[in-house]
Amino acid sequence: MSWALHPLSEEQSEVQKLAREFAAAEIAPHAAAWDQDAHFEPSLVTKLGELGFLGMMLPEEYEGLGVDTGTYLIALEEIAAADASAAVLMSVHNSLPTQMILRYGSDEQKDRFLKKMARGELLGAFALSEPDAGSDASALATQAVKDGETWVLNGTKSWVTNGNTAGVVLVMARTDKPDARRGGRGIGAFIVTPDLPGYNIGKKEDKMGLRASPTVQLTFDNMRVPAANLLGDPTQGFVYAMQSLDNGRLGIAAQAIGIARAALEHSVAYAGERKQFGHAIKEFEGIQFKLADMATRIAGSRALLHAAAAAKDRGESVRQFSSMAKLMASETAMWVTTQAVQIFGGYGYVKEYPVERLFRDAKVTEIYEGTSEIQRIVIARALYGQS
Ligand code: COS
Repeated sequence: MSWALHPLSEEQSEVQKLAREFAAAEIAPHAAAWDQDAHFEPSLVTKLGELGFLGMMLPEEYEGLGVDTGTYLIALEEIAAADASAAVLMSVHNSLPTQMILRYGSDEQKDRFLKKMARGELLGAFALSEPDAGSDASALATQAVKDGETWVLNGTKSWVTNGNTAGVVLVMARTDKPDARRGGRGIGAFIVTPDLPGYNIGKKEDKMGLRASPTVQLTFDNMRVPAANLLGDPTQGFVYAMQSLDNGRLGIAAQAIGIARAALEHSVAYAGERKQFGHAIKEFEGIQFKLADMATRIAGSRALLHAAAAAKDRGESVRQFSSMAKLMASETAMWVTTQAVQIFGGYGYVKEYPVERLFRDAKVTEIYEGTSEIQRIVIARALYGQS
């Protein structure tokens, strides 16, 4: 079911078809088992790279597809509708580390990393949060100290998607004095590779949902990062990270819409087959109204998301629109999957049917890349003209 209100260009239709066929053949048949086993499938990275889906918004000179944000989000929705874990791999990689290097990296850094990232030879990760710095991200404590031609990093990063499989991690660390613990200004962004001595992969989280997407802690123990791997200005890494999260949040919104759409499609099919009181349950108004509300909220979320993406591609600041799109889409995903479980009744509560997984997967979209509360803060600040 595609109820996009915005007209799709020829390129967008092609990308949508490619993503849908790939997801149906290579992802959807495995999604339940990967979830059950918390299995990360490495061949997925290779295949997504071959399709060009790991360099979607990178220019062709870096072997990217060079598509606009809307086209990227269309592909992401298709992947998410099959498996939200596969979608977050793709969203984090495309929206955060590749875009950070493209936007703020030197030519040398772009040459060194972007082609390999587009091909899927290097999977990207983004390390901002810490055990004591989640929503309050600028309170991060990982310290970077310059020593000759290297920066020495010490600290712990939490909730790193792709963290145990990544070949390149964008790490935000404090470059000002260790006692200056607050504020976004004295933070740098570093391009870190797992071969650096002192790079340690910590515990893998045992999560409620997105179980096929590994989330780990990373610890840096006197890790020496070459000065050539500092991204841009050593004091602006937090601003770079925040600007990148404006992109990231659009990706999470597309992921949430994909989850919600899958829940709606399963619910429509089930309500057509399931008979109670001598009728298919789709004939009952109580079910019809649920399905209608689900479809309406999804269409509204998608329309807002693609309007925000178009504004971004026109070069406008989308900080609050990106937060609005993520807020609306993630709350839609949670609400729609809750209705889906209800429509399935007891069958919605067991793993035999997919809505149980969709319900669990939806929850994190209200949490990561900024909780719903943080999105509301960003939106409310914009209403008062604050940054
Ligand atoms: N784009 C560009 N710059 C931004 C920005 C954005 N979207 N958001 C903030 N900034 C800049 C500010 O302009 C400010 O720059 P100056 O120091 O030059 O004035 C700097 O970043 C610090 O911003 P601010 O003072 O607003 O920082 P706060 O500590 O108040 O934090 C919030 C702002 C709460 C919005 C931020 O910490 C946040 O988004 N938290 C959630 C973090 C998150 O999403 N984590 C998920 C990580 S991935 S799992």
